[in-house]
Amino acid sequence: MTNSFVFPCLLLLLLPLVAAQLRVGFYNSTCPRAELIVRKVVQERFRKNRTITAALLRMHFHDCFVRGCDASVLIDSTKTTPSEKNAVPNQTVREFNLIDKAKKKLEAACPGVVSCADIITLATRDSVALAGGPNYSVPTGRRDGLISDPNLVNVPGPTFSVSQALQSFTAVGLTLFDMVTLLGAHTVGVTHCDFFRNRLSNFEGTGKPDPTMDPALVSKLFSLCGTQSRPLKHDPTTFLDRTTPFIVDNQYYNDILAGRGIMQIDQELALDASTASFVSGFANDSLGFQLSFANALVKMGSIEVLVGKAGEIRKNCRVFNSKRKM
Ligand code: HEM
Ligand SMILES: *[C@@H]1O[C@H](CO)[C@@H](O)[C@H](O)[C@H]1NC(C)=O
Ligand SMILES: *[C@@H]1O[C@H](CO)[C@@H](O)[C@H](O)[C@H]1NC(C)=O
Ligand SMILES: *[C@@H]1O[C@H](CO)[C@@H](O)[C@H](O)[C@H]1NC(C)=O
Ligand SMILES: *[C@@H]1O[C@H](CO)[C@@H](O)[C@H](O)[C@H]1NC(C)=O
Ligand SMILES: CC(=O)N[C@H]1CO[C@H](CO)[C@@H](O)[C@@H]1O
Repeated sequence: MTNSFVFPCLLLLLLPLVAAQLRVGFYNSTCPRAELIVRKVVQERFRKNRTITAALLRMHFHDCFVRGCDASVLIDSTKTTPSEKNAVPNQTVREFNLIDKAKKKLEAACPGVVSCADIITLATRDSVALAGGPNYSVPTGRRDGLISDPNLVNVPGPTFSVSQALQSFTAVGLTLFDMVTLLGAHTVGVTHCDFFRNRLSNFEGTGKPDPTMDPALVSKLFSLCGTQSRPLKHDPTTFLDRTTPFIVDNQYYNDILAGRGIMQIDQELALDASTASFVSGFANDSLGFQLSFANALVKMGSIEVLVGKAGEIRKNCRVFNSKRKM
């Protein structure tokens, strides 16, 4: 075979791969106002309630870590078919209405063009920027998935060790550094007592609180949470970053360095030998955190995406377009 034959063949093979990728401005020609429409909806909602940044970051995380960023997290369960929303970790994912609102406006402007998975991605980006975080360009072109199964939800838990949590991240192609950076999302939002009450008294059967938590914080949280487990809905919450709870900044890393990590995984991050130096690096490098956070979110947003002709563009983010057998 000569080179002149091999070369065009390679090109033909590569072309579909190149075309079927996420790109910044994917909707430039098919829906030029797409990003603007999403931004407007997010701005409007943010003005009413700043907690949407936390809600969207967590939604994006839960979407991307379960079968990739395919909006599977948005599917409503039905009487006969449970969805990811039925899985225990889903129970406090929120702001589904915001996504619906953006979808409605996008369908009016350009029907059947913009995926729900891209709406989550763009809305997260916009809400992070509004909360003082980086305003980054994010590639789009994701398509929506056809499966949403509660049994597939296995996001890491709050009592995971650093090395256990790392396994979940490496399983989706993210590094230890990405994990430390992405946990910086805990610079906004809240957690229920249920997820850290074990640290406040008789920690691991010692009869004492977790010694790695600042004692002043232990007593504040103990009076908030008590010893009694309650249904999630009635369980109190506290801010994950009690210093600047609505701002996307590097304060989380300073909190955990001072023994003020709320959940065990947060605190471990500052203490584990494999992550401590990343934590102290971010703690006094605000710009470095912002840049790394933007990069890590773009990377998280690219986990196992459906592109090209895979999946579908959902008309309603809560239901698959057509009923299909699983
Ligand atoms: C080892 C990894 C992680 C663990 C174990 C973890 C665990 C948790 C838990 C248990 C909560 C409390 C939920 C509640 O009480 O309602 C929470 C909240 C939150 N998580 Fe994570 N998370 C992890 C990684 C991430 C990542 C990668 C992001 C995003 C990039 C993220 C963003 C958030 C946000 C923003 C909140 C606050 C949600 C709100 O206020 O509604 N987390 N996380
Ligand atoms: C869309 O437009 C932006 C801004 O002009 C440009 O940076 C980007 O590369 C374009 N993307 C595509 C896929 O055309
Ligand atoms: C914002 O939303 C949160 C979570 O749903 C809620 O607890 C809080 O009361 C809301 N704040 C305002 C000002 O509406
Ligand atoms: C982010 O950048 C876009 C376009 O570059 C701009 O329209 C938007 O207002 C910026 N957002 C914030 C919160 O600064
Ligand atoms: C971060 O801390 C180290 C050591 O404490 C110091 O040498 C360095 O100048 C600090 N960097 C910034 C950006 O503050
Ligand atoms: C938001 C949402 O749909 N949450 C669901 C999570 O799963 C439980 C069942 O485990 C449902 O009761 C919730 O409605």
